[in-house]
Order: sequence, then C-alpha cells, then structure tokens
Amino acid sequence: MTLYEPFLERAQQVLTRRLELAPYPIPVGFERKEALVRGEAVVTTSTAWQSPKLRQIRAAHVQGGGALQVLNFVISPRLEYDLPFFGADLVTLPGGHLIALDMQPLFRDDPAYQAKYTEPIVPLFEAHRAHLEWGGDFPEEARPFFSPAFLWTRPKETGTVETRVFAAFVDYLNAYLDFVERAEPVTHPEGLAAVERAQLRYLHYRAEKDPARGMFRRFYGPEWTEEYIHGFLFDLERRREAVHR
Ligand code: DBV
Repeated sequence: MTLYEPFLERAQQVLTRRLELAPYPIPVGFERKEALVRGEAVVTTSTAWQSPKLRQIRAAHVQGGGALQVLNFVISPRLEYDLPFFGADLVTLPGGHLIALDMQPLFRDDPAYQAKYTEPIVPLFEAHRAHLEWGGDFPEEARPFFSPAFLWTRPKETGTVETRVFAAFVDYLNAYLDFVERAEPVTHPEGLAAVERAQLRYLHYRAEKDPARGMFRRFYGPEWTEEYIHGFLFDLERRREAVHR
C-alpha cells in the first residue's frame, strides 16, 4: 500500500455508505497517466463520482515511490446548494509531508455562513489541531479561501500521516457529509447567483494557482497538464461555458 491509498479507500467506503453515488465522467486519457521519471514510474490516477447534491467528487492520486505521493481530493457541491467545498491536499515530496484539510467557505466573511458551516466543526478542528502543529506560511492570496477550521501541517513523521492525519481526514469527511445531508436547495435567484459566483471564483483560483502544475508539466507535458487542470480537476468554468453557449 502506498501512503494515501488507505485515505482514498476509506473515502470511497464512506461516500458509498452515505450517498447515492454515481460515476462522474473522466475525460478520455485522464483516468490514468504514467511517465518514467529518472527511472521511476510516476502514475497519476483519477477517480470521480457525483451525487444528488454534489456536482463533482474527485481525487487525483499521484504515486511515484516513497518520496512522491500526492492525494488531492476535492468535493464541489451542485450550484443549488450553498455548501462549502471539501478540500484535502495530502502531499509527500522529497522535502517532507504537507497536509491541507479544510471545508472551504463560499462566503467567508458572512457571520451567518460561518455559524452554519464553520462553528459546528470548530470542536473537531481543535481536537485534531492539538496533534498537528501549524504548518507555517502559506501563500497570502490563498488566505481568503480557507476557513477558520483549516488544518495545515507539515508532519515530520510518516506515522503521523498514517494515524493523526488519517483520523482528521475521515472526521472532516464525515462532518462534511453531515452538512450535505442537511443541506436544502437555495431558491432565491440572487442567492443562486451568489453561489455560482463564489464557486467560480474559488475554482478559477485553484486552477490558476494549482501548486501541482509544475510537477505535472515536468512529468506529462504542458498540454496534458492544462487539459487535466481545466478539463477535469477544476472543470466548472468549462462546464458553465458549455451550458451558456
Ligand atoms: N494541489 C492541488 C492539486 C494537486 C496539488 C490538484 C493533484 O490543488 C498538489 C495535485 N499541493 C500539491 C503539490 C504541492 C502542493 C502544495 C504537489 C507542493 C508544491 C511544491 O512544493 O512544489 C493547499 N497545497 C500546497 C501548498 C498549499 C496547498 C498552501 C503550498 C504551496 C506553496 O507554498 O506555494 N489546497 C492548496 C491551496 C488551496 C487548497 C492553495 C486553496 C485555496 O485547497
């Protein structure tokens, strides 16, 4: 087993148990991509589902030996719901582990939104943070997208990833699915427009600033990489354009 395989397996179990899960289409050529990098195979596999309230639940899993493992897992709700995004960026590089786990708010500065989607998970955040040291600086421009319950850590021990980070990942996912269960559709046109704007702003940012871009370009080339980012990883913009054309 590679480091993040158990995360993906558990996510699939939990999602299958708690949602009406259907496959989400992965563009041809993106289910699996392999390159030989300094004699070592680097394989990227994609997994994706949808459910009645969730537009895209997707994972990108990069496996390239002990010093290169990445699981990026993002859930994008359907545009009828004001649910936050679920975002996990679990990264192991030669320099060490880097873990970002959050439910990223659509309306970060709205107290009612915070009361609905952040305050309920603060106890969970506090419980896990106690075992996961704050990861230090991260890009200033990313700040508006994170919630106050952002778990951000650079564990020194792989064992910490396997135990503490795994527990936090499973707890955050279950707490997210609690929100999903309770979510009711937004009905006001202004509310719906605001949700769409907020989702587009977030996903546009993620696509533009994808920290994996350099790595993917080196492994698989720029064309594959841009298509993967815009056509699969953060595909809302493309899909809205298709609807509005
Ligand atoms: N990050 C992605 C996707 C990845 C991915 C789709 C499939 O969004 C991997 C792969 N993240 C990835 C890699 C690195 C990071 C780093 C490979 C290391 C890059 C490197 O060091 O070369 C959270 N991820 C990071 C960093 C942050 C995040 C803050 C450090 C980046 C830096 O210091 O420049 N997750 C990332 C982020 C948001 C999020 C910015 C959102 C708003 O949810």
